[in-house]
Amino acid sequence: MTKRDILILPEAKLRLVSDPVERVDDAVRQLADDMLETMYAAPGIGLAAIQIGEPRRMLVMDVAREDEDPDPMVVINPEIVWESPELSVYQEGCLSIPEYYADVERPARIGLRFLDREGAERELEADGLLATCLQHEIDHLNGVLFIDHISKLKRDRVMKKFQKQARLAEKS
Ligand code: GNR
Ligand code: NI
Repeated sequence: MTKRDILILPEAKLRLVSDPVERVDDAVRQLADDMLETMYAAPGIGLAAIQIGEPRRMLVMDVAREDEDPDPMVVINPEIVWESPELSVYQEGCLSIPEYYADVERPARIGLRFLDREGAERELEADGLLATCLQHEIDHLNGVLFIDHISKLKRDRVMKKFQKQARLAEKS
């Protein structure tokens, strides 16, 4: 397993629409392992492949609490098959937008169909933090960031801050 660098706003690749995974083979499992190592090291509770520069429709997640055993999930080619009409609000953050947090409203529960790390088709009903995090990661597969769900005023402010940081980092 290799820890990889996480792309940070305003990196243009974060806006790509990722491609479906054609075949779940050893190379895909290797990528999933790299993503898990990168996510745990960050630390974070989810990571989409594009966040390490790979435009593939896959994500990893572990929403186990600290007093629980680790519960790594590998989710490939996810499709949301239903969404609850009820919404819930979570304060979200993103490893690609460090140290910025904002409330986002999303469906409280979802049904998901996906392939696991063996390439087997699976279905899952998610609620709570898992539902929120899955939607946050699936947004990444479509080039969407959580700041796209907040006001334009706040989003512009965040974009400006990260553009300035990138400019300063380039000069030093
Ligand atoms: O680590 C993460 N925490 C988090 C908290 C609330 C809602 C979503 C997330 S996902 C984030 C990791 C990340 O950026 N995944 O793309
Ligand atoms: Ni994110």
